[in-house]
Amino acid sequence: MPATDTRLTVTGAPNSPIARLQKIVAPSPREIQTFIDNAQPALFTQNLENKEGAHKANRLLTTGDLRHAFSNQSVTVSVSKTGAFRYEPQSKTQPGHMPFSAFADYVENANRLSAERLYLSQFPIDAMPEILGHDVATPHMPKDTSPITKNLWFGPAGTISPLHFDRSHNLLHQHCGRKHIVIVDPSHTHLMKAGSKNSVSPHVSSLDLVTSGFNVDLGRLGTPCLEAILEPGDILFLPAFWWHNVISLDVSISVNYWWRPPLRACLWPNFLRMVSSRTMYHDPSVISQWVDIGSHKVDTAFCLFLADEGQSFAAASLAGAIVTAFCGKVLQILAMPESTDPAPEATQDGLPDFVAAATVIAALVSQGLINTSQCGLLLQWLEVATETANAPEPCLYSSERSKTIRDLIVRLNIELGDCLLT
Ligand SMILES: O=C(O)CCC(=O)C(=O)O
Repeated sequence: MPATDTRLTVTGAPNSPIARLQKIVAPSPREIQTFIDNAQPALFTQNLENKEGAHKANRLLTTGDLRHAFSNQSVTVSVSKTGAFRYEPQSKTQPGHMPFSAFADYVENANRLSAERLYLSQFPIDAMPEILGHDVATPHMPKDTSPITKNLWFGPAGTISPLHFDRSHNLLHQHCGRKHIVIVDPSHTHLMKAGSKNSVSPHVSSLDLVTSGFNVDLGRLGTPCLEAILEPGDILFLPAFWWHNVISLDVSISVNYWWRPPLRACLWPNFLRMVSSRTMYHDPSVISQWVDIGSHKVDTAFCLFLADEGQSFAAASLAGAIVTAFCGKVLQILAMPESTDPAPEATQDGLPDFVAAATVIAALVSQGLINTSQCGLLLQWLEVATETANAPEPCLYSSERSKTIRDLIVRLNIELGDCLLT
């Protein structure tokens, strides 16, 4: 059922169901962890009253707390003529600098009739750790998730963070006021009208879901979606790559916790679901090959895009998967007995078996099925892919490294493209 609120109206399309995310009350850490491990969105509410311990960290932040923490400091806020804070450097969203107290006065008295909004968005809490005092409630964080980026979001009713996805897992903790959130599965990415691959914001949709004021038209999505209303004390788990649109229904204070998911969680299932969203980032100037990887198809042009973007976790691992798929395919074509040279398969943790792939490449060259240049290329691929897959956490490539990968992808297309065609 679409949300109903005194001011909020949500309309849907008859063929695209909207599901309300059910709130899970006082979940155990294990329950939260299960959603995180499965990269499934979830809405939790903590039972703050029952919290035990000498330090009851059970208070939610108020505007008064923020006024106290910022005292007489100044802040840089985003300014939007429409209320929508779209990430576009040359757009109407211009930053403004003002004393925090003046900004807090504005937030509490913002003129509802004017569409203009100011938003203290994505303010890094590390710059002012005192904001989260020892008695302030924090979400249960999964183990081994460092580094975590914490940000404060403080603004009046009517701020809109338009439809976009992030590459990090996210726990969005609502402290004050309510937010309406729309969430879309990454497998619908091809319908999200994302920015072009060369734009500064390829992760932001050009679809405007908020038609005016507090009217949300989900018919514009043309896909099924989830919606939720975050109330004070609620925590939303948003996995990496899930699209979301956020509108503040009241004066709102939120803190979000971003962390890079482990490589495996990045790729399975969310990233591959997104990559399987076929038409995204289609660039006719790039030779593009579709490669079957298990039940997914991967576009080598997309790898190229990722390498250009410096996204090592995706570019190199997909590259590794492509090499592995290539080896398996060649073996299939040649009907080589699996007992002597087994086709590489995914290992238990879902990553391609790079050691088996290296064995296959050696066998291919020794039998004269690929030349030494092709062999060298494949081994270079494996090196990049293995290194990246074994990295403790996804990291960004230097521009030099990205260029190496880009060149490898171009060579792969030229020298082995025919073999990769499905
Ligand atoms: O609360 C908002 O306005 C946006 C939050 C968001 O997009 C996020 O936490 O990723």
